[in-house]
Amino acid sequence: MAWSKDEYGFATRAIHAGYEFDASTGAVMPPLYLTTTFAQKSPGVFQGYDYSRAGNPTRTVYEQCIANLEGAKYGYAFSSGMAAISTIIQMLKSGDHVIAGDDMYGGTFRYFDKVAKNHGIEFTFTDLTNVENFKNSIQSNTALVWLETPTNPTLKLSDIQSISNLAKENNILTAVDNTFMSPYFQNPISLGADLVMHSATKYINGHSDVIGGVVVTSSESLAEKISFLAKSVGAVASPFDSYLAMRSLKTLAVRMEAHQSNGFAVAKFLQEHSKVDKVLYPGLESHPQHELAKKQMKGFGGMITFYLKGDLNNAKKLLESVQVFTLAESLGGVESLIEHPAIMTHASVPSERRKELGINDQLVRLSVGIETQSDLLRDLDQALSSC
Ligand code: P1T
Repeated sequence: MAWSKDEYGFATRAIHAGYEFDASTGAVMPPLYLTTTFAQKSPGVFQGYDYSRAGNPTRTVYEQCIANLEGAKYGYAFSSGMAAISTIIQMLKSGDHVIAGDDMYGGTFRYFDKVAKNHGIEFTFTDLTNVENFKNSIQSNTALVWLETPTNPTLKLSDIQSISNLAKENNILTAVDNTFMSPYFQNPISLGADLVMHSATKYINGHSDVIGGVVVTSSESLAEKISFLAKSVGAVASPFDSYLAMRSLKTLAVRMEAHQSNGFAVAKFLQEHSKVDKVLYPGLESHPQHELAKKQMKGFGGMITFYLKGDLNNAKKLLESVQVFTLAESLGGVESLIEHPAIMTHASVPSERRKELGINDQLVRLSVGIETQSDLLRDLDQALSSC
């Protein structure tokens, strides 16, 4: 007997949610609708779509699938993670106050500090590993708390449930950047968050060939605001990017398992290595918030940050000596990447601030891909022996 699709497991939903088959042709895979506009029977009378900035059938399938995977009711796809973030901030008005963590992707900090502030949004950046810091930062005009957990690049965690509860009591919205965990390993809506965003460029697309972002929510009124802004500001995902990201979602479960299995092996290998000072990976017992990681995440992912012994020269030698890992910004693709946050992804964070956060010359970030595990370990071993 047929049963409810709500009972499907993650991998089944990743493959089937948002689409059955094309009613007119029976196509098992969703068509790529490369059209900007849709015919109308009479002015204002159309079959759900009028113009692709407002909505496109290929984008709709992707949006419904990602909302389903996050356990949310509504999903919206944008042309980048930054477009998704800026759309959330555009819900606020001049004079509103945002509390954000002190560590986050450098581009997000740059947008908050150099763009949103110029539009009258106030920010307090504080260490949100401690709920008390959130409590103490609340002002009468606080409208939003921005959590990136785990943070990029130092992999600090925030307690999503405790902060969301406290935020609700104070009429503050909670938004979570869930990029590092993907919907497979963490679902902030189920922990009380109002809005979840991803840089879909990372694990969601997973093949380093699409720049994209998504926002999901279960609140009808927030969905209306995001949808209105998406249409009015226009930074929406193209049909082709939506098609590629949706195609990638079908393998999210198997990819994330492989990222995690390789990530764990690499983290343990680095932890034992004589040239490595300290490894940050939420799956290690040595991670200061390992217990919280086990509580609010279903796994630990493939992102690892570590401190190398020595100085910038040693770090440069390591970064120049890898052969399977590629020295490049970004993360979450099937291929392994290595980068130097202080010079690369977090160069837009002021140097004083980087120092406070521990983003120094010895800090190296890995996005562990899904290549053969022994090749990754061998590559790091040979590169570490040359630095
Ligand atoms: O690059 P874009 O799709 O616009 O997403 C921005 C973004 C948002 N949030 C997090 C946690 C991110 O890591 C990013 C992008 N990060 C990188 C490019 C990087 O190498 O860290």
